[in-house]
Parts: sequence; structure tokens; C-alpha cells
Amino acid sequence: MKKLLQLAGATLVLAATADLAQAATLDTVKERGYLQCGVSTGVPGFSNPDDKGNWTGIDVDVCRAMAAAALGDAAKVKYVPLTAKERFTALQSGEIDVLSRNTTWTQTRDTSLGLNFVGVNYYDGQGFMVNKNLGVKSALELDGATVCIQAGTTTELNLADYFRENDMTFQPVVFDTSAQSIQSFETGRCDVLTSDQSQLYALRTKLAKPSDAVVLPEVISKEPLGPVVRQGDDQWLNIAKWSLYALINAEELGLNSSNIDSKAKSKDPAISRFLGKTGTGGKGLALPDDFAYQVIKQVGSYDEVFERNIGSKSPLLIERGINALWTDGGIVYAPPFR
Ligand SMILES: N[C@@H](CCC(=O)N[C@@H](CS)C(=O)NCC(=O)O)C(=O)O
Repeated sequence: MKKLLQLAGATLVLAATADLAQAATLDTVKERGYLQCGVSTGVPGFSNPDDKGNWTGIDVDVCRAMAAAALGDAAKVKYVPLTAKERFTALQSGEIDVLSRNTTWTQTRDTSLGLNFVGVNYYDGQGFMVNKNLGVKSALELDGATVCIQAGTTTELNLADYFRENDMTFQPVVFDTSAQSIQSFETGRCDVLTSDQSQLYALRTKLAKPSDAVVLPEVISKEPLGPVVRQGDDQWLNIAKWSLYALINAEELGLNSSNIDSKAKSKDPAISRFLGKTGTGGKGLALPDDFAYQVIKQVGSYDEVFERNIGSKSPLLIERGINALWTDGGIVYAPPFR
């Protein structure tokens, strides 16, 4: 009897999980009237709340782009702050519709969590930050260091691999949130803070004296960061993909939030297809034909998103580097709207 009950229970759980996976997320989001977007608990430039609770960042803009595409309104997003450890469960359980939280696309995550990575909105790599007065110039001088790190990240394994490969030892000090790790770094609880390099630049802005900290030159891993959705809903995966690709294609086509209206009359066939005036528009996504127009009008092109959040118009001052378009010597490339 007990066995039978257990079996019934297990079947129910399986059925519920399958149901959630099959459910058309677009319909759920439309009925609810807003998108639930999983973000970090606070990484400036990526996903960060101000003191009024308004979220900004390049990851936030991916969610705004999806809301503009799916609901016609970039403001219809509820942000759910998640630690690294909590993020995948929140997506699996249906608490959020998309996770857009400086999350690295890896084979294990893409194939064993019931989730799908959508694409890349920032190519990153892991680095190290130290206090200037340590006098350290290279990560290879860090033998025996105390290292602040966050639980549930790719950072943990990369760190262990790097120290082992270079015959060095370290003492990990593990935290759940970036606020805890940067505070511990500042108070000298650890010699080194390690994370994706962009996040080191972001967290450095939170120090009382940012210029006291230096990011070392070594980049020890590949960290392609991008949004994630649940497996089993291809329509929603496609909406996420083509919202992200809209941002990138707009930059390539020279479109941005200020010029998109004047370009609407353009005879350029690539632009009229992008704007949904010709071609398939939003039909294959069950979205209005002008979905990409809404994304760019309300959120901007990839270069606008980059510059205002992490680039030249932000305190982070990150250069485009490999995150430049493929036509400008970078690796940012999106399939075409045709
Ligand atoms: N990209 C890495 C690291 C992501 C990560 O969680 N980084 C920390 C270090 S800055 C973070 O974002 N913390 C923000 C938070 O605690 O909410 C991963 O996907 O595992």
C-alpha cells in the first residue's frame, strides 16, 4: 500500500513537472499581464535596484526586451532577486519565466537541469581582484591566498582548477551574495575576490575607495553569460532568442531608439523586414509583426544597452572588446531577420 502511494506521489510530481514544462509560457505571461524575470540580488550594470526599487542593467534590459516583444510594454516586468544557489530552482519551479542573471552557459547546466540557454548577451571570463597594497601583479603570485567566492557559481570549480594546475593552494571563504563577498574583501577577510571580470569591475564601484583595488590581468575561464528558460516550451525559447537577436541586429542595421521612427520609411529591405513591414514579422512567434520595433523603440539597440549600463555612459567604463559586433572585430553575432 505504502509503495503504491509512493508510486502515485511520484507520478503526480512527474505529471506536474511535465505540465509546467509544456505550459505555453507566452499565454501565462499574457494572462498575468507581466513577465517574471529572475535577476541577481545586485550587480551594478547587470541587474541592480536603485533605492526606489527600480532595476537597471544589461540583464534587466533582456527582460524589458522580452516584455516589449510579448506584451508591447517594456515596463511590464516583475524582478525576482535570486542568489546564485537559488536561481535554477526558481526557473524550474515556474516562479520566474526567464532567468537573466549573469549566468554562464555551460554544457552541464544546459543538459541536466531541464533548462535551455537562449544565447549570449555578454562574453565574460573569470578574473581576480586584490587590494593594491598587496603589491601583487599577477594571479600566479597568489599561492596560499584567502579567496572570497560565491556559492553555486562556475567560479568555484574554475578557481580550484586554476590553483591546482599552477601548483598553488588557497583558502576559500564562501558567501551566498555578492554584497557579503565585497564587504568581506573590503574588511580584509580575504586577500582576493574572484568572479567574472565584469562583475569585479561592477563590485569595485561599491567600495569606499574603488581605486584601492586592482583587477589582475589573467582571465582563467570562458564565461558566456545569457538568459535561460525552461525546456519544453519552444515558442517561449524562440521569443527569448528573437528578443535578444533584435537588440543585436538593430545595432548591425544602424537602428536605435532615437532613429527607429525616421527609419521606418527606409527602402532598405533588411530594415523593412526587421520592422515587420515585409517578411514573416512576428507570425512564427505568435507576436505582433512589429515586435522588434517595440523592442528597439522601448529598450534600444545592443550598443545603447551596453553603453548606458556597463560602457562609456556608465561608471563601469567597460570597453566593447570581444563584445563588439563581428563586423567591428568582436564576436557578437546574431542570425538575421529574414
Ligand atoms: N557567471 C557565474 C557567476 C555568477 C554569479 O552569481 N556571480 C556572483 C558574483 S558577482 C553574483 O552575481 N552575485 C550576485 C548576487 O549575489 O545576487 C555563474 O553563472 O555561475
